[in-house]
Parts: sequence; C-alpha cells; structure tokens
Amino acid sequence: MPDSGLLFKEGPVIFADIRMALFRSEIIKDVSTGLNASRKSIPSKYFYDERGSQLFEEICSLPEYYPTRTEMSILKLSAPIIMKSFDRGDIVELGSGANGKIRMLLDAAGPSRLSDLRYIPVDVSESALTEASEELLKLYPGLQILGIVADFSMHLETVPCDRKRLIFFLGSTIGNFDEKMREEFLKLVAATMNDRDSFLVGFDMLKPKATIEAAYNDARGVTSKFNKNILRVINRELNADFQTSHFDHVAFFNKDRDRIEMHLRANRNTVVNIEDLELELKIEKDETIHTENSCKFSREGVKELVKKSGMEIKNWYSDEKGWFSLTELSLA
Ligand code: AVJ
Repeated sequence: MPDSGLLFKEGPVIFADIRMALFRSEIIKDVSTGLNASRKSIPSKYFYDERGSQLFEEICSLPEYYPTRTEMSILKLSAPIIMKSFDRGDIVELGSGANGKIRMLLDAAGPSRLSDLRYIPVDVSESALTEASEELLKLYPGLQILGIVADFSMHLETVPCDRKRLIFFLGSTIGNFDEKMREEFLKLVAATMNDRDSFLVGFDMLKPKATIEAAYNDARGVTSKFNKNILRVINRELNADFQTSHFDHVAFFNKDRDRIEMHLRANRNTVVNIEDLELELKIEKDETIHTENSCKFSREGVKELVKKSGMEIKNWYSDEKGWFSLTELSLA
C-alpha cells in the first residue's frame, strides 16, 4: 500500500484510495463523540479492518445468517433480467466487501459483453477490495476494474458517472443507517443518477424474531468475535487498551424500532485508556457500548422510503418466504 498519492495499481486493477488522508481525523471525531456520550457507542463502519472483513465473510456462510444466502438466491434468479439490456456501462458496488456477489451479474452478462463492462467496487476495506478484485480477474479476464477505497456514505462524488450505471447496494447495509440517514443517502445517490441508471438495493425484511436473533447470535460465536473486533480496531488506531475479555457480545431485536441492536456489555468494572484521545474511560459493569443497528423492513416501509427519496421502484425481487428483497430503483 502506498503512503502517498491517491491512485495506485495492483496488477491490472486500478485503485483510488481517497480514505487514507481523512481516516484519522474521522475516527478521532467519531470515537471521541461516541465514547464521551452518556450512552456509549462506536459507529459500525469501524468493524471492517482486515480481520473484521474476514470475520464478516465467515458470518455470511454461517447456517444462522440467512441474509447472504437469501440475497444470493434472489440475485441468481434476477441477474439475467437485470443485465438483459445492460452493456457498455459501469457496475458500481457500494460497500462491496469480499463476497463476490457481483459474479452473478457478470455470469449473466456472459463473456462477450464482459470487455465493455467496468466493475467499480467501493469499500472502506482495502484488503477486501484487493482480494475480491484479484479473485474476479482470475474468473473474468478482460474485465476492467476500478477499486475505490472510500467510505461510500461520505464520498459518493468519487464514483465516476460518465457512463450508464447499475449501482448495487447489497446485503441490507442500508439497514445500518438510521431512518434519516437512509433517506438522505438515497437522495444523495439519486442526485448522481441519470435517467438510464438503476439503483439496486437489498433490504432485509421483517420476519419472526427468533430467526433474526439467531442470525446475530450464532452458535459458533463468530458474530461475537466480529463485534469485539471493533475494540481491537480502536486499540490499534487510537492507542487504546480495551480488553476484549472484559466485554460480552449482546444482540437482540428491538421490536419498537424494527432493528437488531448489537452492543458490547462490560462484564466487570473496567478502565480503558485511549491515548490518542487523552481519554481515561471508566466503564461500569453492565454498561454497554452500542456498536450496530441493523434495521429490518416491511414492504410498506421500503415503498415509503423510496418515494421520499425521489425515486421509484422499477422491479421488486424477493425469495418465496419474503425474507429478503432486492429492489430496482430509478429516478421518478
Ligand atoms: C452487512 C452490515 C448488513 O447488519 O446484518 C452481520 C453486518 N453484523 N452480523 C448486518 C453484520 C452482524 C450486516 N451488514
């Protein structure tokens, strides 16, 4: 990884890293706001360092974690329809991670259209981007890839929009935003779209509470490791000394707000030093640090959100149980 310059090349893939310069001031601001508050929190985007991204990939193949499998099955069936009239354009994926969902689209395009397509993954995790891109190039030689290391919620303007685009926002990552941010984010994306573009958004739908809670409390404890990893990120980035064993993973469905909440709950009184914030944090037994919200949606909720954002639903793809939805949006 280069430490200066924004553009770099790894083999045939071009990367633009716009995150580096801003990362430090962002994490300082976010963590100090979150941990100085009376109800402590850390933004969920800090889960995804190299280890966190790997743990998330592990979560995706857990038997309890239904969203990935379900969304994949929907993508597989809908990809031929989505790709039907799409050629010579860019496939943008916001928060692409490493799980290669985009393969379904590339497979549906077929080898003859591949060289006219460009894949633009945008992710905060450089390691996830590099790995995913290398993997894709092996499978689809000739595919052009422009990887953008960025927090897509802040730096949408770095994504090219000079060609026809399919923009993917999968995995129900939209569920990590609160209501206000969801609407704002959709509006931001809409503002970068042309009439010919489509925006494909994955929504995890409401379903029995036990099913949802199991997905965030897996038997093997991978989600627990993933949750605690955020403390290791803070330790490394801000010279802190959180002891992960002093915290327990807690995840439950908040029925009033239709969301899974993840917290880290102190299992004893503990003192944490965060050197770079010059902060000595006293955390009492049973106090929690809120690390993630993952909202679950109703069909009505999705429709309302889309309407408010100035877009319309062109297609709605779902699995037979209605557990997950992939909506294809366009400008209204
Ligand atoms: C990819 C962010 C949507 O909320 O389900 C998985 C992250 N957190 N297990 C989700 C996650 C705990 C995931 N998102």
